[in-house]
Amino acid sequence: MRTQEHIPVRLQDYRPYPFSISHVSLVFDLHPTRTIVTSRLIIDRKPHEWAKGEALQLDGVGLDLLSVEINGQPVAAQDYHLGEDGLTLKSVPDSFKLETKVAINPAANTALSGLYMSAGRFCTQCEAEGFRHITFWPDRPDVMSRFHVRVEAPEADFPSLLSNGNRVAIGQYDDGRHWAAWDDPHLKPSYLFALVAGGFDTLEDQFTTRSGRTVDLCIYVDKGAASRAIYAMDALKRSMTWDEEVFGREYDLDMFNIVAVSDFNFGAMENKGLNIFNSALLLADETTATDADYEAIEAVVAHEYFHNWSGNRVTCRDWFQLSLKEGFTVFRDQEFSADQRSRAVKRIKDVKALRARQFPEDSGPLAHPVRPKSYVKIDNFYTATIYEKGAEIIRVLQTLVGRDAFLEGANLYFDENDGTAATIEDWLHAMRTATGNQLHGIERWYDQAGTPCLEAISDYDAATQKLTIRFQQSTPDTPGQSSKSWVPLPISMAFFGPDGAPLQLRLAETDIAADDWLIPMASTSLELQFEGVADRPVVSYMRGFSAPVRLITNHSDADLALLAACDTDPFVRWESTQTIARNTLLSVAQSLAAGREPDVRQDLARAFQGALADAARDPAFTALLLRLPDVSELMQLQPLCDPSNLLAARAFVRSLLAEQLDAELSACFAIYDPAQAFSASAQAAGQRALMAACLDLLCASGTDRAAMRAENTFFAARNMTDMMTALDGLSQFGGARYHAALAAFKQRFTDNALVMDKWFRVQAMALCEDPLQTFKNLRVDPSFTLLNPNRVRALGGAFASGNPAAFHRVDGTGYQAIADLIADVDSTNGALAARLGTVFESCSRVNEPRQKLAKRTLQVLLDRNSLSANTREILSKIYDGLIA
Ligand code: 0A1
Ligand code: ZN
Repeated sequence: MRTQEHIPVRLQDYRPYPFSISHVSLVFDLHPTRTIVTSRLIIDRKPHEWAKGEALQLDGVGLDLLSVEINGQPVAAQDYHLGEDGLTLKSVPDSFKLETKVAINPAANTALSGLYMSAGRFCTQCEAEGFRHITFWPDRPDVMSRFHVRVEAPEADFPSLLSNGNRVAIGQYDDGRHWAAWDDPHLKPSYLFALVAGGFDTLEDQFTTRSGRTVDLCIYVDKGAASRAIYAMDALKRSMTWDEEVFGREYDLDMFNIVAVSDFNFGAMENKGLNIFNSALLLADETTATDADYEAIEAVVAHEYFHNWSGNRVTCRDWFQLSLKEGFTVFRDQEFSADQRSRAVKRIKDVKALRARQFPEDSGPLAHPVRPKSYVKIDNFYTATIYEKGAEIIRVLQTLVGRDAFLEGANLYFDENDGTAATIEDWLHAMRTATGNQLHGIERWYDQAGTPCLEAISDYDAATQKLTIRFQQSTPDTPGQSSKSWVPLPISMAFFGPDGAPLQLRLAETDIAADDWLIPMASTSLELQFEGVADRPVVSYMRGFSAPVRLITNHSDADLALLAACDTDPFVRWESTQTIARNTLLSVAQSLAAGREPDVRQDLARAFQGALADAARDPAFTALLLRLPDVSELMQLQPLCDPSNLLAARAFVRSLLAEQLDAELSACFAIYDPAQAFSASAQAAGQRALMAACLDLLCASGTDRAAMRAENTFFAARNMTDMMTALDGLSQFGGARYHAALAAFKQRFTDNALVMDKWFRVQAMALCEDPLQTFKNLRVDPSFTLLNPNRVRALGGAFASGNPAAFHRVDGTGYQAIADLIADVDSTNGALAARLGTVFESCSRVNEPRQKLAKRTLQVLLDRNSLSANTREILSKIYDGLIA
């Protein structure tokens, strides 16, 4: 069965819920294998005609129903229907109290959705539809209620009992059990419910809001790990200040708690007042976390905190509006990080991530609009499109209306929709009202899948001294969508003279002259003409990546080199260097495929030389410049490609650069002092990133001297960033040095699961030796487990997306290995397996023999009746897009 057998949920079928539930009181009598949940609801039928006579339908999956009562009276069996996915009470009064009692088994919950056990503790994950695994409830985001929760458990094993809101009472029983009562004064949907019970160490602090209220902050972590939460606590306080200063939004409870858990399907979750984090995105110190980890922790702590307004105070009416909270919140965390660190470096990293994850998604079999029209499993829609493209749309909007007007619009949105479940229309309405800008066509950004392509062709006529630029935009067809219309594109531009100096240009037949231009393109094509242009200018387009498009220009190699060297916008300097690199790599790949000796142009080496000469100015930026596009990015540029050919081209160019730039790279590498005291600052991280970029390229020479440098760096490393840099370097060589370092690493960190994930990841992505065999060896390593999502991603995800030539082996054995892993994971955790399954999406870009092998492999998986709905939805879409 390849096509979907599950009925999709459609946006057009949205109907409001016929009842309101003003209060819910939950009592949890916790036991690992038999937890009793008692729920008391105060229910009123809505006073609308359409609500009359409606049955009460509550979601509930895998619940052992013990009793149902209405107004204190048991409901007779014939008066309710208990189905696989819920409870229906056909005729209920207009106002009543409903009590249900159910038993659940958290210890058996390996899907990690609902109430489950992680490292002997109870924890929950309710977004998107986890609450229905806990109790009977209309598990949809537009049913918002006031929650009162009482948690009871044996005190010795579960000393901390946490839920949302404020703790209002605690107490003890004689039998060693204790309880805590929590009240959340803010209306919330069920997906924001959370409960945690267990033994932790804590890190405590306080924050005073700008209106003078004191908030108790507490981070709950594994015993002995409190010092590793210091950075997260600092990031939290900075986030709280930032949201007050930039968006004018204050925190609204007396306490804010964060809990770190080791088994978690995603990164973190914004439950009201009780954020739950994957420990990988919370715990850090210099000996166990890399700079990338620190950066991610800062961003995710901020992201979850910012959801308190964009997501919690104003939530989503239905899951089709998911980007309303996610796109906006990603935008907010990107802006926060940009303000805390280097704005230019942050923008480049965000664009890199967008191109690596969202662009391929948007051009392949899984492409979907930022507001999808239907889904089978909502868990599959927590995608780069909803998150990252969603954030780009918010940025487009901000660029179109200007920063100040945008902030006014956001303010109005929060005020108008506070305490409600909103839609994207509500968001746009607030923006239009506050800014007076009609934002024509902006809805298309939400409704059309596919990355728009913007063609910009410039033509200089020396005789008339005129510069003409013709823009043309188009959005490609995607599965189920064709004939798309234009989207509003802010085009940010500047001009440079032959000497690299910025030029002021005048628009033809006007007296408008400027250095920097922002052209709001609201049509399929657009022509601009500038007059009185003395010399042929080089146009710098889409500065700061002013819209998420694929840009095609008629820049010559010399134009690109000029922009790479002289553009005043760091993004375009980086982008031009990348374009030179992409062109070089693709032409080398072509030569190698044709059996010709590649003829490599000098532009790239010169651009790198320029970057290295200027490295001291901004080491983090230089480090980004020195990284070549990876094979996955090149795969997007060459339809029906051979990944091993692209890998060979990349290796060829890297070794050439290592040879040509040996002196410069060695000098830059030598500046770094591995013994210097550690700082997590962006500046110090930039110096480490520069050293890493130099060592990475030096290792491409394959020389013994480079291998020794990597080895020395490994044993001299005083922090995890340098250690991983060295291990990455050694992984280019393989052999005794590499394995000795891996063994030393394992011995030192064997008890730290988060660090051992890095040990798995570096090997899964290593190009040396036989990567597939390495993968298979790690798969049976005693420390590999299918039950921990981080470990599964560190091996399976890292291999399939970080080692494309091995995954796409021409004999199909790479596909088989990942398919086997997916099948095993699927039996315990369908959402995780489905996410892993998305790696097959890249098969739509490889050549025909590979696609056929991938299709056959997927067919076998899809023929399994037991495959979860999550995995089936993803794999069947990919399957349908592959060549038979
Ligand atoms: N809302 C969270 C992400 C998240 C989504 C689903 C989850 O479980 C199925 C867990 C977390 C965020 O944006 O951080
Ligand atoms: Zn989020």
